[in-house]
Amino acid sequence: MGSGIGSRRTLGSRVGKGYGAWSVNREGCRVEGDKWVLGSGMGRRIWEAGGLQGLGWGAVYGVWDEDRDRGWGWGWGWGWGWGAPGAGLGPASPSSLLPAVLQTYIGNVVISVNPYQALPIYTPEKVEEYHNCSFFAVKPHIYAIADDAYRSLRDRDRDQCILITGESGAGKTEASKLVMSYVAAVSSKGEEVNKVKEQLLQSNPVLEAFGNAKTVRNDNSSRFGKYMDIEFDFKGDPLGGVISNYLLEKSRIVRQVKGERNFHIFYQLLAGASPQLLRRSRPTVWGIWRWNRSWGGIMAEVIIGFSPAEVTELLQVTAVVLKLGNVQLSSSFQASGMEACKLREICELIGLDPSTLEKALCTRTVKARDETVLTTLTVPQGYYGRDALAKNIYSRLFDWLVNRINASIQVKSDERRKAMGVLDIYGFEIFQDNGFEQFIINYCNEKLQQIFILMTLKEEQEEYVREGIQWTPVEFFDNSIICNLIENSTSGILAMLDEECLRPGVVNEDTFLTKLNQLLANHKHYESKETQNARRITDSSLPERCFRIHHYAGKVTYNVTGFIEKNNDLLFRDLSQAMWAARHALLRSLFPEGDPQKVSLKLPPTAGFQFKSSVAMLMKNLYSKNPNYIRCIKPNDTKSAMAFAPELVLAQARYLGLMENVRVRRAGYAFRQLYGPFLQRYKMLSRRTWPRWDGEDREGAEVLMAGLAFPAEELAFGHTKIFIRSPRTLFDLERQRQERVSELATLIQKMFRGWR
Ligand code: AOV
Ligand code: MG
Repeated sequence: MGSGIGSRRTLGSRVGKGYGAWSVNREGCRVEGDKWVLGSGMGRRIWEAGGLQGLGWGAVYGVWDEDRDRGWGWGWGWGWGWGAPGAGLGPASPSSLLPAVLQTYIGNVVISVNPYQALPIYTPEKVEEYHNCSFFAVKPHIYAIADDAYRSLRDRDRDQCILITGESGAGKTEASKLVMSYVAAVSSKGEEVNKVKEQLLQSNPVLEAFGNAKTVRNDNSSRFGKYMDIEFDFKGDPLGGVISNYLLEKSRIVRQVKGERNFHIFYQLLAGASPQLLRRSRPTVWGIWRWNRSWGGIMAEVIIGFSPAEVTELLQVTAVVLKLGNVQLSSSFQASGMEACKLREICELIGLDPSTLEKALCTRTVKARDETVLTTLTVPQGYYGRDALAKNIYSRLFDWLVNRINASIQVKSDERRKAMGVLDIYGFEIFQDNGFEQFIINYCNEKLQQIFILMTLKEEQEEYVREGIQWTPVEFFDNSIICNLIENSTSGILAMLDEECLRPGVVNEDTFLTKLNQLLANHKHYESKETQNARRITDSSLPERCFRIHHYAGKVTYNVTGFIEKNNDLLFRDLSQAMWAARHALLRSLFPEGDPQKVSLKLPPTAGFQFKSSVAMLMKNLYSKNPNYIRCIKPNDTKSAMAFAPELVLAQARYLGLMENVRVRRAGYAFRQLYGPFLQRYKMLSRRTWPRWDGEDREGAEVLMAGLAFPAEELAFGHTKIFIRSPRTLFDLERQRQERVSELATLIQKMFRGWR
């Protein structure tokens, strides 16, 4: 799309009929000398022309020639039009999307559209371009926010976190890797530091191999949540890191919907593992029939510091999961026993007597008072146990892997550290069938949206009011009502699920659903067949055994089947005891509760409870840091480059709260600081405040700024803080300070020379 420039106040651009347009005012521009204005910014405009309407977003760069009162600029944007008579709703011109538009800002929030193609914008030259540049002086880029966060951490000693959000396939994981590689590239390069960086970066492919899988939304979808604190010393050199992982979607091990795959590692294993490991294993049951990725494990092995023995053990346990899928239970299995040779293969790998495993898979020991009763399982019970075992081995192995990587990357010294947290979780998901996993994933996304709302919309506006700054409130949707619906400790869905799981007697999902329907009958964001009937809504799209939540990002219908089982996440004790009995050190260590000496009658916390607690801890951690946002947008549902689905993008822009974000940003102030530190930093710019100001800090700041002749609308003086509207003013202030610092330095040098 084209570009141009408007009036002095507006660096703007406009494109042909109906395709959308954008405009940018001078906010965000930098004055170069007396003459030139170099600007960048983004904006949104809805306009009408020739019977067509358009909506566009864009970013523009321009230079302004003050003498001629004229300027020129260029920019990118995307937009679409509608309303042509009889044309219906649709993209006016999908081809109007150019790759360069794919990153833009709202204030300092980066909006990043997944290009679905490799663009030459992540090169070492680009890293150089963004390194130590002013955020608004360079084109919008993920590197710019990474640079800003890194410098803020290094120079201002503030712990940072980078929150990357967006729906499944929007580009979060890729963005998180770009942030990490940028920080690695710009921090210093000693031998020790380089080793740390390599280790941090190399943890990605290993974790992706075990924790990512192909879904219908994303070929490399993260099936676990990941938060990584990168730790730095006072100079800003990386020392190491800590990774926290959140609930792996382990049900994928035993079941995938059509068009999806199991975790990557299984295909990599089949493609690259030794014949001894795979011997006779032709897995079919869990859908592993295609493999096309190579296992980059050798590299990981060397760098992350795994010993060859550890890698072998890791792959052996993975192979056990694979082989368990081959164990078939027929209706005659009780009589004839399990498929002996398949069991033997597994047992050879883990050093266990096949009869022990067979017994654990076919029978169950029930202790009642002093009596022990051995019952034979039915075939469905046998499969249930087998699947639970496979899922448990894999998810515990994944936890082990994260811990093992942490042991490699953890900081060994006691020195004081600064941290930059990078959060990359599974994005919001709406599938044809949504179960417990989607419920948990979407809950997590709901919490992250809440942080965004709190920090950028709510707190920002509250601060203006608190500081006594004139402010017209911007309305926004506060999703705490949905978070509460899920997590409230007495009436939340998770609490009710726990209650149902712990209730003695016959529990099943129907009683759970009935209870939800009773308690949430009047909740605005909850719907089910029952509540619809009560509200006299006829809607055939909501099937039986389902409830629907109106999430911030859309309505999702959850089928309750499996909720109780997945939340309970129980493994028959006979199976954990069998695993503990194996000679395989790693496998055995995954089942400490299998030690007969340590039999505990206490039920372990439910999966939902654990997730809720770990999310609460994560939120606390994030709130304690300075947040930086990357909001990822998915341009289409077909994973294609150069395809742009306007409705899809508009829906994301809406539910992510970007419109409100723009509004708050436009009316608000880009920078604020307490009077004390502000005066301290800039007092050298006025003879009246330099070298000392004896009065109140606030008065000092007013006197200082009055002498600098910034336009009145650029500044606001709150009760405790000064507010500066545009980054341009701040840059200007900073530039003047730099000049003054050099002047003073020269002066001091002269004085010294005079003395000598
Ligand atoms: P996600 O992390 O947001 O989804 P990914 O980061 O895995 O999404 O991105 C999905 C795919 O889009 C990647 O595998 C790439 O093919 C492509 N992609 C994303 N970002 C870029 C980029 N900057 N440049 C080029 N291609 C890109 V999920 O984990 O499913 O919520 O759960
Ligand atoms: Mg991901």
